[in-house]
Amino acid sequence: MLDNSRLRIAMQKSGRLSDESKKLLAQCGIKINLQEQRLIAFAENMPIDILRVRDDDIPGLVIDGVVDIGIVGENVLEEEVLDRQAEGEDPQFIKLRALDFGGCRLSIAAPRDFEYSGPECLNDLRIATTYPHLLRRYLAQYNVTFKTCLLNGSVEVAPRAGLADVICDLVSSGATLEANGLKEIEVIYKSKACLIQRQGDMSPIKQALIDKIMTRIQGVIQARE
Ligand code: PRT
Ligand code: ZN
Repeated sequence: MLDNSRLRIAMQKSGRLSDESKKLLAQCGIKINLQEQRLIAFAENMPIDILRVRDDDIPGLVIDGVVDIGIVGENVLEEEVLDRQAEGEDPQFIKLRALDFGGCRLSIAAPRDFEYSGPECLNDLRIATTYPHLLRRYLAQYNVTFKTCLLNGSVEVAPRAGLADVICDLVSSGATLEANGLKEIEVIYKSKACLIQRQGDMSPIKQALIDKIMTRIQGVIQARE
């Protein structure tokens, strides 16, 4: 049986957000012994369970109420929301706050010799991306339609491999685009990590824990500024 009395927090198991997420929880005073292979870790000093999963699963786990809180990139969250809305769902969650790590931008990038004069030049092109909904929402503002090439990795090699004309992918330093002969032509979404909570009632114990965590995060982030 699942123990519903403990606050359940989902974070990325391994990847760009996992170290910072772990550090933030530790700085909130939550003592966790993360064993590399374990899906779930139990806090030693508070009634909290930490669920360690793929970042893509976190928005759904919160929206579906499987976990109480999640730490995830706004890009992944927003794409999941748009995906569920496209399926006719009305996904609900509470955004507790933005965090001060995981910053990146979702950008359209094209081969270096591509002559770019505005979003209209992208009409009817094939675009490789992991974020079709964010891309569609952005280009719809310009009445631009496009063909998709859905990839969950190696998006940056798609033009060279002849799979797509341009790409839409996350960028932080720009080194990956540069190394693949691509140039950034349009920033479509700016993202950082954020903390989200499921909709619905919380027991007084869980609510008190969430309040405590929020106060501590505020202090931690203020001290880093
Ligand atoms: O295994 P799992 O599914 O959990 O992880 P993942 O491989 O899907 O995600 P991961 O760990 O790469 O990224 C997790 C989150 O970190 C993303 O959803 C973003 O919110 C955030 N983030 C911040 C980034 C980057 N910066 C980033 N630079 N995510 C990915 N990148 C990649 C980008 O896709 C490209 O391949 O880094 C490359 C570009 O980096 P630069 O520095 O060369 O521009
Ligand atoms: Zn992922």
